[in-house]
Amino acid sequence: MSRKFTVAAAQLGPIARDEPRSSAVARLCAMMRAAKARGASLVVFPELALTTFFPRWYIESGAELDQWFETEMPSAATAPLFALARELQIAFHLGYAELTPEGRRFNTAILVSPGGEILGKYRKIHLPGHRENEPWRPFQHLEKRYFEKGDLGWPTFDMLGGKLGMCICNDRRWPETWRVLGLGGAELVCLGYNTPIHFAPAPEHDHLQYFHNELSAQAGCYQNGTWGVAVAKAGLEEGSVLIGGSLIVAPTGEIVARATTSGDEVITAEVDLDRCAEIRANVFNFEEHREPQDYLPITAPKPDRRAAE
Ligand code: CDT
Repeated sequence: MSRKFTVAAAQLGPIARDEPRSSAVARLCAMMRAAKARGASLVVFPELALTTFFPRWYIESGAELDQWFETEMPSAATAPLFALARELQIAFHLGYAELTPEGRRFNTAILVSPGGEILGKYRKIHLPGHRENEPWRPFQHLEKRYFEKGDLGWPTFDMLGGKLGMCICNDRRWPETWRVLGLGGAELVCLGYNTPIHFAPAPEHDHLQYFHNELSAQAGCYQNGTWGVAVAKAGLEEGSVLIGGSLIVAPTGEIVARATTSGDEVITAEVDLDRCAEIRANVFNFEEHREPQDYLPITAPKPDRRAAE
């Protein structure tokens, strides 16, 4: 059975602070239609795709914070996206801020079937940034304040004739993310990102943001023999420039499609999940060549910093 299909990366341009969910969802729907018109079976949307990237602002708590979170999925605001997926028979990946009934907050992504059913959920594990207001920065990066570390690991899901996995933004920089997904048999990894071009603690690296994005996605795909679809929210958003450069990467690590703008843009590529074996049966044949007994320090608990002080 052929395991070939077209995948679309639907990059978003900036979302304004006062842009309502209805507007963001309409933009996502327009890109879903464009993806379908180009033959896509799956369209991948970015991290926190329904709102502006609110962790750039310090917010104490309460309604001002809650406004950025979804308490249900689908909701009245996102229902049109699920309905359109059903109408077009196209699967999708969506990132959003999740507030659970227990009051827990996660940076979350879901995989939705062409029938509009949520088949998979992932909650971001590597939360970058800081917890307290740091006024010396031109803008904040308060993911550590607003989200709990994800509690679902990196599962893979049977979909589109293969195994699909997810990670979110900062996760892509960590080889452990990709290896756990690879060990789960991931053949296509969906990932969304909001990456400011300016990194206040090390501004000398600002010019490397696009390079590090590609480096991370290409290495992760190659070293685990998986396809990758890395999708940005891009452009000048509320005074902060977010990188674009959305990518589709083959299991060989080659980039097969790349966005060229900083706005709403759909790129597509044909993926053949059977091509994962080109890598997995050879140089990264885990059964034959992986040596986990020599990797123990990777999973050893971190030393307790407070005990050492
Ligand atoms: N959203 C996200 O994880 N962004 C980070 C920014 C750099 S760390 C402050 C990233 O890794 O791209």
